Amino acid sequence: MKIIDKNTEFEAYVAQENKIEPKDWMPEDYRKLLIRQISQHAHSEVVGMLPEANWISRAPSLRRKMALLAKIQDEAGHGLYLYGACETLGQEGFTAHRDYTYEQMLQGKAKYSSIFNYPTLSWADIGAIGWLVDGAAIMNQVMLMGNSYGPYARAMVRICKEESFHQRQGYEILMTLCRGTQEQKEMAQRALDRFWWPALMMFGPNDDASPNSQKSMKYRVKRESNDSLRQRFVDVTVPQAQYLGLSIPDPNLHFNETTGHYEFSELPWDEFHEVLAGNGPANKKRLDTKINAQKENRWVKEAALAFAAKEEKTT
Ligand code: FAQ
Repeated sequence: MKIIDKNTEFEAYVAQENKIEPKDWMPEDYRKLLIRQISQHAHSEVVGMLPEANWISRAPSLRRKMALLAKIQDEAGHGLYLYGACETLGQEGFTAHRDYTYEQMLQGKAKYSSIFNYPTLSWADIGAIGWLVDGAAIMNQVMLMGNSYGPYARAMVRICKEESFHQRQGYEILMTLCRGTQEQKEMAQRALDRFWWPALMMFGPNDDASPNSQKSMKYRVKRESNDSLRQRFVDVTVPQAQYLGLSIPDPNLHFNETTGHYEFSELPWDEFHEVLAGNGPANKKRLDTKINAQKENRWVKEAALAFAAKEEKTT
């Protein structure tokens, strides 16, 4: 008789592109990997609201302000879908409740994307975030629509639809600036200079330095490697920069006719590790803002909970 263990069966099941649902059996390390990644992803969405919120009151027109507000609200919604997807994994002795995972982030024990530890110094940075940061996020999240965990994959479908509007609004901001005065175009160039390398770092370390990739690929959570997504992002983004008339801040960037890809410099990995260690330009500010918001807005949560409890009693 052929004996197949549960783990092997599970791997074969996901390899056939089946989705795992919350009540299905799953290996412990699969559950752990998902809680780590989905909660980090959710934290990125909600911390990611802060750099853009910095410009709501200074948006240059009512139209821009409305688009920016809508985009930032979308990010809050993405955080909620993701915290919801993460909570479905809170079984079998695993804690995945949003209060718990959020607290882990506030205590600096759980990561969020490195990109949100950079400040937004000009209005052009808001364009650069939409174009580059949402652009990189989409590149990664289109892949994640095909991940093996049903609730995460479904959240991704909805998120990706909204992210493409975000990317376009950012590119349009930069297009307007690049067609404007010399000063505006220079402001756009400086934003690209600031955000180019941090955007490339969003895809994570190189494949040979990525400790989670192998397992993630085996379990069909990651469907493409960090380096292959980063390469695709560079390949689609360089022509977009050329269309804007902006230059990518990389003297080694060139198109390789043989491979059909752009080649680029090694990323500034020391900077990446410093940001992950909490020493980026805005790490402290981001966490302080979220910690203070918890304190200052506690009464809202308490009032909502008291109201919900009262409603429950009367129904
Ligand atoms: N920042 O072994 P790997 C957005 C960590 S959403 C911080 O390669 P993995 C929308 C990684 O966690 C952006 N940490 O890890 C938006 C791991 O640490 P750990 C967020 C990073 O998981 C736009 C360690 O390094 N998107 O932008 C980063 O296989 C505008 C080793 O790395 C997602 O979260 C980084 N950049 O691959 C919102 C997508 N890279 O946990 C507002 C889902 C790596 O072992 C405004 N996540 N690390 O201690 C993923 O696809 C993956 O988690 C990766 C990393 C690709 C980010």
